[in-house]
Amino acid sequence: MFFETDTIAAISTPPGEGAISIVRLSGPEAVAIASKVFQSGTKDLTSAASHTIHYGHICDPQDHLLVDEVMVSVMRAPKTFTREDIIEINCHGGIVVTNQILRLLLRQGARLAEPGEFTKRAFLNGRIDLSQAEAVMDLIRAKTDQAAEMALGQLDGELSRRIKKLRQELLEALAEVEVNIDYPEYDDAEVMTTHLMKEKAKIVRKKIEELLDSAQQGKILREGLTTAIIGRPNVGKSSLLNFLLKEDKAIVTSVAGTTRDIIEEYVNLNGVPLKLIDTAGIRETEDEVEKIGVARSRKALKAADLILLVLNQSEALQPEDIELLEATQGTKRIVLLNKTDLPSRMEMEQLKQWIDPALLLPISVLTKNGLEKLAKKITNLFFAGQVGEKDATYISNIRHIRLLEEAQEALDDVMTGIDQGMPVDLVQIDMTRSWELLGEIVGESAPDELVTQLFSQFCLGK
Ligand SMILES: Nc1nc2c(ncn2[C@@H]2O[C@H](COP(=O)(O)OP(=O)(O)OP(=O)(O)O)[C@@H](O)[C@H]2O)c(=O)[nH]1
Ligand SMILES: [Mg+2]
Repeated sequence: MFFETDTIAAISTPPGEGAISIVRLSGPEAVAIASKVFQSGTKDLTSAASHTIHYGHICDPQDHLLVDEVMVSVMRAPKTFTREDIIEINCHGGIVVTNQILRLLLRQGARLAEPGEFTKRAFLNGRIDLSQAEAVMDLIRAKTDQAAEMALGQLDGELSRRIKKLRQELLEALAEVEVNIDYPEYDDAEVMTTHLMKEKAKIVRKKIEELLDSAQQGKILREGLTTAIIGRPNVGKSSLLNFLLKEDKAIVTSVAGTTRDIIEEYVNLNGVPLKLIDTAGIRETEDEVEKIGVARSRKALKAADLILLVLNQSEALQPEDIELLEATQGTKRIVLLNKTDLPSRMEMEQLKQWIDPALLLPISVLTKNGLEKLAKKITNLFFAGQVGEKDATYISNIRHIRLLEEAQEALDDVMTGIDQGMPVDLVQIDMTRSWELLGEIVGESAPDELVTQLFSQFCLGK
């Protein structure tokens, strides 16, 4: 079923210089429009077979000036990304030429695509569902291998299949209610129906819970674990950042108070993506600039998923260290005892008042000692030791998480309703709501505004 009648065009490659750029057309007039600007000795695009590629030139039909030498792919409906006719013009990368080609196409009757409109058409024409469309966006934005893999799984329809199964379970219970309403003469029908509904609600609720449990992991793998390196000045925070990044990103000096501003970088530590934040050493200071830096450090400390608290074990524990040990109480943290290449002056017994020894890691950034254990400590904290269990990472999207939580609450209402002896048709309302909420994830009961809003977040030409 085609919802759109116009033909859209956009540049599908990122702006800037590249070896090639792709200008894409989708819609019923795609082939006709492209053929007006395409010239080749023998070929006519309108009679070209589907999924073929053709060499030729783009030429302005008005002044017959050559614009570029190109390869044009012809893909006819319905076996295309949008299920419409698609033309892809591979031209020589470059802003001017690519824009000229786009302008020519628009002059021949194409309309400039809105952001995400190609993917939106794929959705509206039933080729992918909403969660798959979102996966396209996630795939584009993926910053780590795991994130890309997860998005790919979702694009493949894995999440959709799971959600649809859950909806089917609920539907079966709902169908039973209908039977009950149609044949009220069977006395025990209502009892049986509520029993069945409660069982189904329980089963589906449990499965939703499993999906939600994986959400936290999913979020981390997708977005990276926001990791703040915190400590008083000169303990080696920036040195640690540089070591993990394998480059001299942050300035390191023996002057306390070297780092003034937050530095953020992504790094993949044995499969765990970290968004590392190096901060200014926390201390009382009169320096105007440093003050602002310290305030930012405290803010980063609050916002982080993980805190790497760095202490200098070649000095006795300082009041600032103790303050930070207290401030990070109850957060996910690892305390790094740095500079183990120097003699130790830190009282371990005293330190153990503040922190579980399992979370302590003696290191030397200078000699690189002990750092190989850091990744393991992090995975222990967040993944019970295991990273990237493929099966556990389907949910990562905030919208999905919210809907799953709401669906879960509706099922709770079903169960309490039954326990309180509510009439079955009232319980049915809650179960139907849960079924609808799950449907929103895959777009089966998604309101139009949602669809519009979601696709508007895409980049142009996608
Ligand atoms: N001996 C020794 N020195 C180290 C080690 N790690 C860092 N240093 C030194 O400690 C000094 C401070 O290092 P930085 O990384 O700048 O410390 P910082 O915590 O970022 O300091 P601020 O930015 O001022 O808060 C530098 O002279 C480093 O070379 C280590 O493991 N052993
Ligand atoms: Mg620093």
